[in-house]
Amino acid sequence: MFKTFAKAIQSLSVALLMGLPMASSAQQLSENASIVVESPWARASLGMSRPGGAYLTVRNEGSEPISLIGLRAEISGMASIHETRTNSDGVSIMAPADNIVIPPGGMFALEPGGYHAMLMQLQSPLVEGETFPLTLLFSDRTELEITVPVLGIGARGPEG
Ligand SMILES: [Cu+2]
Repeated sequence: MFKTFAKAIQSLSVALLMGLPMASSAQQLSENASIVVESPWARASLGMSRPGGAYLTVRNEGSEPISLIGLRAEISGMASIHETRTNSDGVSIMAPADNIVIPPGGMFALEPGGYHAMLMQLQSPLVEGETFPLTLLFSDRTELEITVPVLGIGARGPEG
């Protein structure tokens, strides 16, 4: 079951929805935009008292730069993109990331030790073997909902 999840690749391609009213949960892809999300996964959480973390890769296959501006997830009361950095004392700190611009043909990875989807105020635990929906918000009002499989608490990625 794990392997099936691990190999799952979510791919969402171009759609042109011009002139339609904005619906909050709909996919809204801009003209010429093509965003592909690959290998989403999350670590199982220790209950609900600590935040969860999720990881994935976004590729911009469109012809315009696109900015990843935020996240939304029902499972989290406060979902945002964080960056892990090492300060001058060699201590790892996390800070909210902003202005993530993905150039045409470029990619952006959320991965352990770097950028990550921080899922604060968990509304339910992240349970190994389950999945949850996560919506990525982009600067052109594209909203992309993906399904994130939850791997084990010690997982380092979809390949184990
Ligand atoms: Cu964080």
